[in-house]
Amino acid sequence: MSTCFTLPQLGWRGFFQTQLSFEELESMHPVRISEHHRNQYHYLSQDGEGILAIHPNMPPMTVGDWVLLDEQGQFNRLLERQSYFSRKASGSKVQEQSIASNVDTVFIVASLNADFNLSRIERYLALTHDAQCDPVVVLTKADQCDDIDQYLDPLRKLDHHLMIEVVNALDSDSLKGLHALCKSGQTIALLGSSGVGKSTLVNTLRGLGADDSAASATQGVREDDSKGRHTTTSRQLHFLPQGGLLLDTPGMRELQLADCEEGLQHTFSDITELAKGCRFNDCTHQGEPDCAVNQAIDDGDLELRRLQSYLKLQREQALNAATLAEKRAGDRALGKFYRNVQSDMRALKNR
Ligand SMILES: Nc1nc2c(ncn2[C@@H]2O[C@H](COP(=O)(O)OP(=O)(O)OP(=O)(O)O)[C@@H](O)[C@H]2O)c(=O)[nH]1
Ligand SMILES: [Mg+2]
Ligand SMILES: [Zn+2]
Repeated sequence: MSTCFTLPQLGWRGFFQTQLSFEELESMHPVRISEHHRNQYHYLSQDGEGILAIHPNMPPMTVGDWVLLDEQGQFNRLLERQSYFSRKASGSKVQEQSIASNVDTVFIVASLNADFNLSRIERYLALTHDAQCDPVVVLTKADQCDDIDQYLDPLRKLDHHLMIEVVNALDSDSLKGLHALCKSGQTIALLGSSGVGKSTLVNTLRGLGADDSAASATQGVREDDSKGRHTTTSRQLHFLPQGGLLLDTPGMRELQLADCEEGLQHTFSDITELAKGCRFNDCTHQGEPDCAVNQAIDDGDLELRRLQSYLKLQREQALNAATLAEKRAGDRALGKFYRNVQSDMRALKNR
């Protein structure tokens, strides 16, 4: 027997409700995708958990999506998303890969050790801002760190308004601040490299120990290492009994930005603000005369590392955005070609 949920507990709100017609309100059941497998989706609904077989006529869907099922439990349609995360898929081909949808808050998880990397956090911040979600930086393994300030000080300097939580992911007492952020109906996605403790956080927030049968696998208890270095291999939406939904994701080494201009402007607002003082409108801040950004570096008001990180992400996103636009145009042309061929075939058949 699976637990029943109320729709608001699952994140249902006016934004989705208003997409339904009167007829649909009467006859359709909204369900929320919680897992994506090769041949099926798992979902959470008012009646508990369920499974939806994937059909070729369904649009590509992702964890967090709201879907309408008809009275027979058949797929009817995908509802418009309130927020959407994608990344450039790994490898050389530029292709978007969806990560999650309808997320309110992102826990950007990083560990307080040699893996800590400010530029990587900036990358996640750009992605989070672009999806119009609220970021919280969660620093794990505080119990194994002697000098937390060494990491905290530069992080605070990035953005004074940034929410930061320092935790031991194995200790539920240290997660009180995070618990308070997991409000009923709120969806929180955890992003961060492999091994930083995302699944450990999910387990502890769910009140489960690593050896609990319902717990997600974590690196410490992984038995078979042959499948690669990522412990979590698929995305999963977990319902928290005390409120909120947590979306665990596999660590992403190759998180590349695509189409993320707004997120970058937001994340590096200090630089875009300074750039208004440059002599040239299209200043690239790489040695032009009267460059306010370079001046700020000379004056010690801006870190060279931060400018370099900004320029790198900007190049990357511009390149990927251009290739994606080309690819989408190509896909559209191909789609049109197929439709034309199909209608020609029908015309032939009906002669
Ligand atoms: N001491 C300590 N160990 C931690 C902490 N957080 C995570 N760990 C350990 O770090 C290891 C990796 O944690 P996971 O939760 O599997 O990491 P993950 O981010 O889910 O990794 P992927 O699923 O591969 O993306 C496990 O052995 C955890 O027990 C922490 O705050 N303190
Ligand atoms: Mg994991
Ligand atoms: Zn400049």
